Amino acid sequence: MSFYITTPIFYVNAKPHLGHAYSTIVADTICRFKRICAEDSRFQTGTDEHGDKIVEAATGAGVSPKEYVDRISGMFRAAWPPLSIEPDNFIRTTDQEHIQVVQSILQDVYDKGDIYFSEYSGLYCNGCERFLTEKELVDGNCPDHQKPPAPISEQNYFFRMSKYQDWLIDHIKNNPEFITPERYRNEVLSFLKEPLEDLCISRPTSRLTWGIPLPFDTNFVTYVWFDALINYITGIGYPDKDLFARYWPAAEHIIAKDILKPHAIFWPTMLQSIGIAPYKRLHVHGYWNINETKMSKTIGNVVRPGELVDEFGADTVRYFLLREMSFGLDASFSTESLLARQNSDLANDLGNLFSRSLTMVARFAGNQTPKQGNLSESDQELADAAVAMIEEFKAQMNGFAFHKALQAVWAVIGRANRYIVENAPWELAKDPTNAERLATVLYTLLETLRLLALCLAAVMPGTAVKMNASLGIDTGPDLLQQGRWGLLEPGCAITVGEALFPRMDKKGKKKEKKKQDKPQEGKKQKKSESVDTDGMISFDDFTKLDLRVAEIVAAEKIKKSDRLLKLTLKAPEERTVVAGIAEHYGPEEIIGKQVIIVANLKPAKLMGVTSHGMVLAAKGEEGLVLSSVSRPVSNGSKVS
Ligand code: ME8
Repeated sequence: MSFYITTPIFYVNAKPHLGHAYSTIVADTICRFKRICAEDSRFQTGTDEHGDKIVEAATGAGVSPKEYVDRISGMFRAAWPPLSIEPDNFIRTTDQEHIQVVQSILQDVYDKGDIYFSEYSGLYCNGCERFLTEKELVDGNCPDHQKPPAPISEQNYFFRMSKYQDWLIDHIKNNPEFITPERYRNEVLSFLKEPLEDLCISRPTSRLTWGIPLPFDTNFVTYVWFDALINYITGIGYPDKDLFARYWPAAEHIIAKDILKPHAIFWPTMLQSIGIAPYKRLHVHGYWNINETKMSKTIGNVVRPGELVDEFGADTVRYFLLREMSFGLDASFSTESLLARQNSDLANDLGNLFSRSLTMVARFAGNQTPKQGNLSESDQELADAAVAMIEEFKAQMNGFAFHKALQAVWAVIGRANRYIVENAPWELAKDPTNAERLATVLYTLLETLRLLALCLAAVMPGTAVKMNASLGIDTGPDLLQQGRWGLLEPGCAITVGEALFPRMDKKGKKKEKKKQDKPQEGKKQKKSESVDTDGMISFDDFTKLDLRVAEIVAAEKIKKSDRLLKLTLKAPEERTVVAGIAEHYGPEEIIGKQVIIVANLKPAKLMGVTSHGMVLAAKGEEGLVLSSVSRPVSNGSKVS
C-alpha cells in the first residue's frame, strides 16, 4: 500500500518556529510509522515563496526577493535534520518544474472554461492572502491577524469554484474520513451550506510581479493558493512521472486550522476541475499557544526549534510535542512543561527502567540475554500488556492520536517499573536456587524493552537506536513481524551505555531550597550539641528537624566512591541527596522506594556532589537498612 504525507509549504517571510516544526514532526513520525508497518511511504515538505508578503519581507530586509527566498528557504531546509526530520522531497514554489506545471494546469483549466475574467471588489487580508467574507470578520478584523482587511476593487481572473460545491458536499459526506478530526469536517460542511463564491486566482502585474505569470495573460500572475496547493502534485512529478502514479491519490495532508478552507475547499475543487482524484485525507491540528495566544510570526511570540534541540535534544522535543498536544486541539507551550516531561516521563520512567534493567542483566546475568523459563502470572501479565501495547499503539497512530499512542507506551513502562519492585531481582540473586526465576524476570524485562523500542522508533528514532544497540538488536524495526513476545535470542551480548536522558535542573530550584534551609541553619548545630551533652532534647528542639517522606526516583553510584550513592528524590519537588549506602544497596533496587529524609540540613558537598538533606537509615547487625513508611503516602508528607 502507498502512503504520501505532506506538510504545508511554509511562507518564507519569517524563520521556522515551533508551530512549523510540529506539523513537520507529525509528518516525519507518521511516515516512519508507516514504513515500520511495511507501507511504501513518502514525505514532502517545502517552502511557499511567491506573493505580496514575501516581497514585503524582502524589501524590509533590503535584498531582492530571490536572494531573500533562497536565504529563508535554506533556513527551513536546515531546521529539519537536527530534529531527526527526514523528508524525501523539499519543494520550493520557485522551482522551474513547479512553475511549468502550474502554468500548464492553469491553461488546461482556462481551456475548459473554469477560469474567467471579471471585476471584483472585496475585503482582502494580506496575512491570509485571500479575500474574507463579512461573516468571517470579528469586530471588523481578520480573526487570525487581528487587523481589518483592506477593501480592494480590481479586474482579475476567477476559478469557477462554485461549480463544484455540490460535488464537494457529496464527497465529504460519502467519505467520513476525508477531513479529520470530525470537528473540522463539520466546520467545512457548515460553511458549505452557504453558496460558495468563485476564487480569485490572479494579481495584476501592476501590483505584484513576484508570482507565476498566467500563460493566457501575462499582465497577471497567479494568486498564492493556485500556485501553492499545486505543490502537492508537482512534487511527485504530475502529470506523467512514476512517482505520481505511485503516490496519488494516496496523499494525506497535514495542516493547522488556519489553512482549513484552502485545503478542504479550494484544493479538492481545483483537483476536480483538473480531472485528478481528490487526495485521501486532510488532517487538521490546532495551534501551539504561548500564554493563551497563538504562537505566530505576526505576533512575534515564537519559540525556535533549534534552541530547544540544543538544550533538550531532538527526541525530547519530538516526544514532548506529540505527547502534549491532542491532535486537533490547541496546546500550550512552556519550558516548564517540557522540563517536567524530560525529567518525569523520559529520565525517570523510561530512562530508569532501561538503565535498571540493563544494569541488573550486567550484574546478575553476565551481560547476556538470559534464557526465559516458565512464565509466572506476573511475567505473563507484563508480557501480555507489552504485546497488547503494540496493537493499541498501531491503532492510535493510525488515528493520529499520538498522545494516546504514547500513553499506551508509558502505561507499560510504569507497569515494568512496578514489576521490578515486585519481583526484586536483587533478592532472587542472593539464592542460587532461584537462578531460573531470576533469568526469566530479566528476560521479561529485556523483551519488554525491545517492544518499547519498537514503538518508539517512529517517535524518538535516536532513542530507539540506542536502546536496540544496547539490546544487541541490529535489524531495523518492523512492527508487523517483531511485535510478538519472545523474539530476543538468549546469549546475545547486552551493553550498558550512557543514560538515555539526562536529568535536568529546574529553574528556581535552588531558591526553594534556600528558603527551606534558612530558618534552621545554625540552630540545628545547637540541637546536635544538646543531644551530645545531655542525651535529651526538648520538643521544641525536635520540631526544628524537618523530616519528610521522599521517593527515590533515580540513583547512581558516585565515581571513585564505594560508599556513596547520588539519589534524586521527590519530596515533592526534586532534590539531590548523597547517601552512604552503596555497600548495602544497588542503585537499581531502591528506585521507587519511599524513605524518610532530613529536609532542612545545610547543603554539603560530598565527592563533588552537593547533597540537599540526609536519608535516614538504621544501622543494625544486618547492616544499614533504609527508613521507610508502612504504607505509601504522598511525597513530601511531614514526619512528626
Ligand atoms: O499558510 N501552531 O504558510 P505558513 C501550530 N504558505 N502550527 C502552526 C502554528 C502554531 N502556532 N503556526 C504555524 C501558509 N503553524 C501557506 C501554506 S500550503 C499549500 C501553503 C504551521 O508559513 C501549521 O502547519 O503561514 C500551519 O498550517 C502552517 O504552519 C502555516 O504556515
